[in-house]
Amino acid sequence: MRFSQFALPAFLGLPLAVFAKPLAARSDIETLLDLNEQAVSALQSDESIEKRKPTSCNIFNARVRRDWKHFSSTEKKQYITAVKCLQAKPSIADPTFAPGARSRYDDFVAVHINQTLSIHGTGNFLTWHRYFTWAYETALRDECGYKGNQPYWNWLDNRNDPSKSPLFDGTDTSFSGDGAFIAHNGSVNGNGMIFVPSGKGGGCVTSGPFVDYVINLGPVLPIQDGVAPAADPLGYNPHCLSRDLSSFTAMNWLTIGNILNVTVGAASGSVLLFQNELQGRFNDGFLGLHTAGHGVPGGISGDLYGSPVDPIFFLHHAMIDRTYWIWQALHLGQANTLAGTLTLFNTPPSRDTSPEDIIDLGVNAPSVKIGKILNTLGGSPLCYIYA
Ligand SMILES: *[C@@H]1O[C@H](CO)[C@@H](O)[C@H](O)[C@H]1NC(C)=O
Ligand SMILES: *[C@@H]1O[C@H](CO)[C@@H](O)[C@H](O)[C@H]1NC(C)=O
Ligand SMILES: *[C@@H]1O[C@H](CO)[C@@H](O)[C@H](O)[C@H]1NC(C)=O
Ligand SMILES: [Cu+2]
Repeated sequence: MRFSQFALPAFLGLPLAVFAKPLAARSDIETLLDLNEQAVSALQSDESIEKRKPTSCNIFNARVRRDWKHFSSTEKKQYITAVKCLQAKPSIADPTFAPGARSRYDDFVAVHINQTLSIHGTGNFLTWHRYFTWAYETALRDECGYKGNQPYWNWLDNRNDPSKSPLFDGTDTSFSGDGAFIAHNGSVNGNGMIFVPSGKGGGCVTSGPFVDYVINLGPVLPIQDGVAPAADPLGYNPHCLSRDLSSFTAMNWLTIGNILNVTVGAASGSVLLFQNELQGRFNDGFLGLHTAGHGVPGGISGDLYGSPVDPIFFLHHAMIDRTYWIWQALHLGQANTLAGTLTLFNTPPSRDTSPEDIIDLGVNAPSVKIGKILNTLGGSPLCYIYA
């Protein structure tokens, strides 16, 4: 029924102008922007931030991560140029660690593949991926001359046709588009539990900046029918960037309802509820925002281990991190809490994650305690917010 979708924005105190907007999608996007503004307000009135010295990180001097669609063409090209620079620089990792790694970009992929079973469904999931994305953004800046900030992918855009999105439209300001069509029987996502029908792709991307990009590592756990895993997860296995854009996945799970549930709804009551709902309830046939975001590009992006091979990974994880940042700002009393253990879905059983535990990204960044990554305004090393 039509009224229900407006009930919530009214409850959240959105300006009346929202109601004049003709498109439901527009209203969803404004609802999310309003959540973002509430997060900023909450941080502005956070006493602990006010008491900080003016020179240290605060909400007024922090870097601001923005929506990709609001980047100018020049800004988009600067970001893409830096990504391609990282893909062209030689790997600096010990070759015995990841024999297949050839580039600095691969060094990031290799660390994610290596640690997959201890960074998903774990107590460090949110902070590990927050630091990983920050380290990548920092490498783009320090090693490839990028001057801007990490962009994010607004999940609510172009859900019914991701190939129209500024991320996937195949132009030179996108991350390349859909793959070439290859007849196949869909993908099985959600740890082998959720069937996703084929889109219009399945093969290598056909245009845009990453058309000639050679992926060196993985796949480890491909989800697409007919795609075989590499013999050695960290061995040299050159292949193309494949995609099978999935509007089915976006329409079902990248919804404002799911974002509201984890940030202000039933799943926002604790970090445990938040991270579980975000990562999906596969037994219930519910992919969740995190897994769905990897499933929308499809193809090689659906690989839990090797997903960072697709540069869209970092825009998706910036959006995951934005959602976490909103949750934290709206639950300041719980913002520093952790839930979960050291192993994927606690298999094999392990102890609880502690803020003293280390996030080790190998050659990609200095090791850091989880406790240092809980606050994006903590200043050492993080100092950013979202807009
Ligand atoms: C990850 O890399 C370390 C260092 O080479 C190695 O000891 C460990 O076995 C690797 N873990 C996995 C799951 O590949
Ligand atoms: C396609 O895959 C689904 C899920 O694995 C399966 O139920 C179905 O039978 C398959 N169809 C064909 C034609 O192989
Ligand atoms: C919200 O999250 C809770 C907790 O995981 C879940 O039980 C509920 O079904 C979700 N609600 C919606 C509308 O998705
Ligand atoms: Cu991951």
